[in-house]
Amino acid sequence: MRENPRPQRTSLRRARTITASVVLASLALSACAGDQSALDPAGPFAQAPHDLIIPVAIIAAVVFVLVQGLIIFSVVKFRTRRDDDGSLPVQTHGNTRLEIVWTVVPAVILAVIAVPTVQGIFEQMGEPDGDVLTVEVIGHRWWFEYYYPDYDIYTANEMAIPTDTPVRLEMTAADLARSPDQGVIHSFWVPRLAGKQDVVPGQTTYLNIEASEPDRYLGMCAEYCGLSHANMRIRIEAMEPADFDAWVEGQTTPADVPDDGTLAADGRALYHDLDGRQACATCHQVWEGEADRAPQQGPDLTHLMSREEFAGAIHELDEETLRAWLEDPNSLKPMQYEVNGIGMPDLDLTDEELDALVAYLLTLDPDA
Ligand code: HEC
Ligand SMILES: [Cu+2]
Repeated sequence: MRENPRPQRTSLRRARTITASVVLASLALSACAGDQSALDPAGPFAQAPHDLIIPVAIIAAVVFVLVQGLIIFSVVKFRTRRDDDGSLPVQTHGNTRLEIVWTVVPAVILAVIAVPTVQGIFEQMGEPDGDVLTVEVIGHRWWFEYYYPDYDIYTANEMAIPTDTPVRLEMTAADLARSPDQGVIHSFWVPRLAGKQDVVPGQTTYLNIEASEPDRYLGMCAEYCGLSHANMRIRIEAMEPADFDAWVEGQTTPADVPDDGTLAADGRALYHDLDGRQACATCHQVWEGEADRAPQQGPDLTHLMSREEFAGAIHELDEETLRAWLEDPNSLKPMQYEVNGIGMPDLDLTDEELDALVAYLLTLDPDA
């Protein structure tokens, strides 16, 4: 009897296909876990979409298996056989009962899903019940600014919120009146706290978030907005209400003015006057308690050191990184201010200027 090499080769190929599929599937599914997973809700506004995703996914899976199963069944059962005599299979022209069934069943499924979907959308955007904290979100290229109208606090990249409190976000994107980085749409998405909502120039959009536990919740700008879109992170620090009150207390305290004759005092002077180059103060704000705080083109620096990360929350905020940022901002985050006027310019600072400016920035901490 002659040996047939085919079955062995086929099973080898099949094993390879299965291995490849498993690897690919686990890679794809691993994206569903971790810090930014809508499948791990941490508050009511994320729980609602989660509770919709699961049953809808199950219904979709059943429909998928049914339809694909029927296709595969038909392909196998009605394939051309070796002893085929070439005659056509029995031809069918229409089956009214079947057509009504496959129109009505999906229509009913969609109608049933539509009710909690529409309800959920309104819950994500509508005015929530109870004591609400309002935070205004302004999308810039390429960082998020947060303003707390109840407390007159401006901050960037990291948003502090109290736990178990609905937080209503009133969002818009920077316009020409404030900065040259106008005109693009961003999108705010922190998967563990809520659904996704666009941030549009010239319009206000709303999104409610709430965290049940103190933790750090991460998100990303979810609408392509140019060069450093991928460097535009969202960080939400949820804390116990008492800790949040302490945070508010710190943020509403004016920045300290460094003592005369110190290196930090030299830095403060440079911050306001850079000898012909564009001064930091033309784009940033360090609020020393004089007038009201006002939004600027760049992030508010009043309490810079109370934050852990900077530049779109992509870099750890420490002396070394801060110095590297002032020396050559583009090396830490591509912005190309010199080409398009967006982001932070390279100000050609000397070593002495860098020393003084960094010393000054390090004093901007309400807890120091
Ligand atoms: C032309 C406007 C402009 C000038 C002048 C300017 N900056 Fe900036 N700066 C920005 C912008 C815009 C950002 C935000 C960049 C980003 O994250 O995408 C920024 C970011 C920063 C940050 C990080 C803040 C954070 O929380 O992310 C620091 C610190 C900073 N600038 C310090 C300075 C200092 C010090 C000077 C003066 C030597 C200066 N800047 C001059 C526009 C400016
Ligand atoms: Cu963006």
